[in-house]
Amino acid sequence: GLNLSNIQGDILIGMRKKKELFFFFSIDNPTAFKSRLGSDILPLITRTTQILPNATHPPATAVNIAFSQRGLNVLGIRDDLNDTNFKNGQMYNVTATLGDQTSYWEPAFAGHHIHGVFLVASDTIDKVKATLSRIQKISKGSISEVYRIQGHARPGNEQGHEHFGFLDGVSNPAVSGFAVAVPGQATVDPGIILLGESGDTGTRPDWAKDGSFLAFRQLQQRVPEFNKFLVDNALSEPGLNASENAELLGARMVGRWKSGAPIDLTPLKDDPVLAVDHNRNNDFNFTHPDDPNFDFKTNQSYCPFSAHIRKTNPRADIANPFNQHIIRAGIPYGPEVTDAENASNSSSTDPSLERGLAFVSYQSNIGQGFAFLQQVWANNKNEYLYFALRIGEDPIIGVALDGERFASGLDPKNQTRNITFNEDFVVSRGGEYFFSPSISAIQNTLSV
Ligand code: N7H
Repeated sequence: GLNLSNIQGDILIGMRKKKELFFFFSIDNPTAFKSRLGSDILPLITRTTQILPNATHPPATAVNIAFSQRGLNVLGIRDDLNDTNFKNGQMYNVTATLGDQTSYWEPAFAGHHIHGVFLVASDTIDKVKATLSRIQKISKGSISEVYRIQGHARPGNEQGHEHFGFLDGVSNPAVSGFAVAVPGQATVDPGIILLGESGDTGTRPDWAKDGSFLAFRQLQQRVPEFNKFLVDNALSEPGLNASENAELLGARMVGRWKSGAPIDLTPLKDDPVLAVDHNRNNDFNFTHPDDPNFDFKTNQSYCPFSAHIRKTNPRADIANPFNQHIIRAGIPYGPEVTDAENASNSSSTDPSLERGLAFVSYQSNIGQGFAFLQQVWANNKNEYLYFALRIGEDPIIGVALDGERFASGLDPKNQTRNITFNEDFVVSRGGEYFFSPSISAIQNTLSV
């Protein structure tokens, strides 16, 4: 089995708190930082065992740490972790690959000063702040803040939902040896997520074992624009009123209803009971094997090929097992939509009202994980899985590198109709690639 007390807590199950701070820092005095990392910081780092559901004393505030390639360089680490994306940093060639406009990047990510990030998670902001002050006091003079993002769950019934209103965190792969898959959930070798474990094909230094690459993205969500788009382009399914037809369009863009219910199982109306039933809400694979008249390669009446969850996890669309899997552990940031924004005919222009997703994914190979999903699947009009079909970009996260963004399959009555998006609903404000090391790597390699 896996050595769960050696693996940082966020990787396999997520820190699952209502508030999570991402504190990006640079290392000013490597020698001083190393000694504090190995002595007083190390005991604050939360291991997987401490936040398992049966943990006896789960910490009130969980802390994880991860380093960029620049950070490892500053610490004097010469070993090559063998991941090109990590080595180059996220900024490298990002317009050609992920489609980002770097002029819109948060300057902190565009600079060269981020060496690491602390993830500090708790149920209140006060507890997060208290732990951050403790970290700052311990590491005084050795690191300095470059940037921070305070993530927080949305209020009330929206808790667990991202800013467009959809339940998040429904589908992640089960890591074999750690979790047993529920029906429909993919099982992956531990090495797809953790370096040095079985299934990891990279050549790694021994100390990298049980670490994982953390892809961080600050993804702004233009919520008023998204809502307006759904209303303006509402579908025309008989028996549904205008607002239900707007909801239907949103559900088909995502592949799930806001409740979390998959449209592959309930295509025309929401099913809130199914939505939260873990034994059913992943039990689909787009192919409908029990319906002999259904051809999943052409028929999009259940789920469009372009839907966000089908683009990013094609399930049985791919005949052979594949390794493009990530574990997601992000959290929303920014305020709720204000009445004024709702009234002002929909434009996200006030920077103080920026909201979005502090996106986090873990994988052992960024080029097969996050970057593959974004670049090869989400941003690709000519999805190679469907051969000649030009299905358009992912309606949620896809970027049109040629400027012409659309998706087909969204209208169940006219599945070849392209619906054009004149704007992006998710806009990258930048990010960085990090390595989240094992506890023993922190103790024996990074702090000495
Ligand atoms: Fe996505 N959304 O609200 O539309 N995502 N995502 N994502 N996403 C998922 O299954 C969303 C982003 C994946 O196994 C759900 O937890 C938003 C990036 C993958 O069935 C919803 C943003 C990437 C899955 C959203 C965003 C991915 C997934 C359904 C940005 C990778 C699992 C709930 C602001 C490059 C697919 C769930 C599966 C699910 C949304 C970003 C990937 C609702 C708003 C950048 C692999």
